[in-house]
Amino acid sequence: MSVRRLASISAQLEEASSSGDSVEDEIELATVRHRPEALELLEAQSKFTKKELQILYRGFKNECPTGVVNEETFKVIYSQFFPQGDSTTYAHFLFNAFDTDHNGCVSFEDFVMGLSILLRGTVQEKLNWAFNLYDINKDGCITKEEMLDIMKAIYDMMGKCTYPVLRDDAPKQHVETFFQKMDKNKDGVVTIDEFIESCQKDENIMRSMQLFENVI
Ligand SMILES: [Ca+2]
Ligand SMILES: [Ca+2]
Ligand SMILES: [Ca+2]
Repeated sequence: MSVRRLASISAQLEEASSSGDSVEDEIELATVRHRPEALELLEAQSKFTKKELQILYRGFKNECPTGVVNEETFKVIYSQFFPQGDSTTYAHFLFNAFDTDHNGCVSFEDFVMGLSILLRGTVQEKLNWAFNLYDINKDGCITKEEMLDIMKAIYDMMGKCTYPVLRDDAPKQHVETFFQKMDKNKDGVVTIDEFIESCQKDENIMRSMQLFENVI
């Protein structure tokens, strides 16, 4: 999911919300009608309207007709957005962040809940989501190693085109700076509270998070 991609999803949603019902929408409505409970639940849980959910559903079914995405498919889809680098590792981490119930596939529900946060969530919700992405083993805190793994994956994905003069130790230096600022009590791990506090207080970290936001 690139920013361009998110922006296009966002634009499609706005366009669809402002236009009237079309024949196509009616057909789509019939398609999702077979599981109205799931749709109503999603409408309540996410920040999307029923109509927006129908449009998202159409897009999701287009890309993955089976209705669920496994990790391999996710990697293939994702690599199309970053042809200049190797996005495999980052796609793996991202997949785990989207697959919130950890059953090995990203369902439409997983996809919608992730998008809801990324497109319409509060800063707090987005930071929570980011923390969960960085916390690779999901034990509730981020180690320096986890942060380095994510950072390396991001640099791999961006490839040489984006950073023509990138030094090999750039990810490591990036992490050292982040970690020193975030690990307030110097116990070697960053907790959710430390993460959110430092991100909200420090403009530099927030700006660096842009790097992160640009690759979702
Ligand atoms: Ca799942
Ligand atoms: Ca962890
Ligand atoms: Ca700490």
